[in-house]
Amino acid sequence: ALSLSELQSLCASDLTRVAAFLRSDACKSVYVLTGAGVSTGAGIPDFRSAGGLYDSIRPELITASFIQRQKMRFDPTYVVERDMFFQNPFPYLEVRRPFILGTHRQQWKATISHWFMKFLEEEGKLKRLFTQNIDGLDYQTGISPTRVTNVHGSIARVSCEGCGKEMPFDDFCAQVRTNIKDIYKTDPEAPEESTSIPCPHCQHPLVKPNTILFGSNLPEEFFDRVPELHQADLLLVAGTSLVVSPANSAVNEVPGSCMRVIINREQVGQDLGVEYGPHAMRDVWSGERTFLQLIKLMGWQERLRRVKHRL
Ligand code: CNA
Ligand code: ZN
Repeated sequence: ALSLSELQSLCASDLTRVAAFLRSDACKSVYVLTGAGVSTGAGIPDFRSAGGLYDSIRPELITASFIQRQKMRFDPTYVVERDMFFQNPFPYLEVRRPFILGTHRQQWKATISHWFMKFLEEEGKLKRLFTQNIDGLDYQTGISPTRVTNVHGSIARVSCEGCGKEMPFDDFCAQVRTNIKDIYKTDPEAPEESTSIPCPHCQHPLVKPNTILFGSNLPEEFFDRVPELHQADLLLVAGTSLVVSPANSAVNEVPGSCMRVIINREQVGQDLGVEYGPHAMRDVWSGERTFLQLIKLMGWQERLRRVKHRL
């Protein structure tokens, strides 16, 4: 087996190959699948990295009674689980509080990764961006919204689980700020509460951002768009652990001739058939600084300079 540094230097030369292919006429259709890792540079924690949401929030403190009722072993993903939310929306709202309010103030800025997608679109190469992210940073670059599929919904739109009516995001945030107290931060031993935000139209207690919780169906659009992947010449997979299904199935929807470039801190997707190392035929792994390196290799530095003030 190769050491990590050997692998990295091997992949650095691969990146030149990727850029050459990207520039060539043989590469017409580029598809991208992104995850939380493309937004960590903006200051938004992902789920599964050290220091990520699952690591730092200790959600067991606020999901304890759910776990007892279900006689389940603790799993941090309960905070984003549908059954949990319907029994008690507080853990979701509490854990998501900084996220919701951060989205509201737009304190986060699109990263180089997001801009790379925009540049790909300007080149006419980008066919579709499948984003698992719910932070909306993809749109800050002015990328055409019709080219983006929000696989797991968006946190910036809020609607009622009862009547379906939308609630203005500003109103929702005002309620989160006042009703969803940051009890976890102030008192880690604080008892679990049941707090929700009621709908102004029908008083149904469950108003929720339009994010897809575990146990809910993905938007129809995802399933409608997945067959497009059969035309991919190049698939970029960036900042995702590839453990959430069915989003991760995208890597196996591309044809066998399609080059797959996995851009991540760590190697992911082996269980889905992604192959790394010298004998891998079409898969390339590349680490954190890939987008900057690719921008240089593509000669897009001037483009980056133009938007630098927005980074
Ligand atoms: P994840 O499971 O947390 O995986 C993130 C992956 O990104 C990990 O493999 C990390 O090693 C990698 N990573 C982290 N930082 C970097 C970096 N700077 N450069 C390269 N790689 C990095 O997240 P997934 O997206 O795979 O999981 C899917 C969930 C997480 C989706 O449903 C999202 O909605 C949800 N999520 C979204 C956000 C967001 O919108 N920004 C934040 C946290 C979680
Ligand atoms: Zn309602």
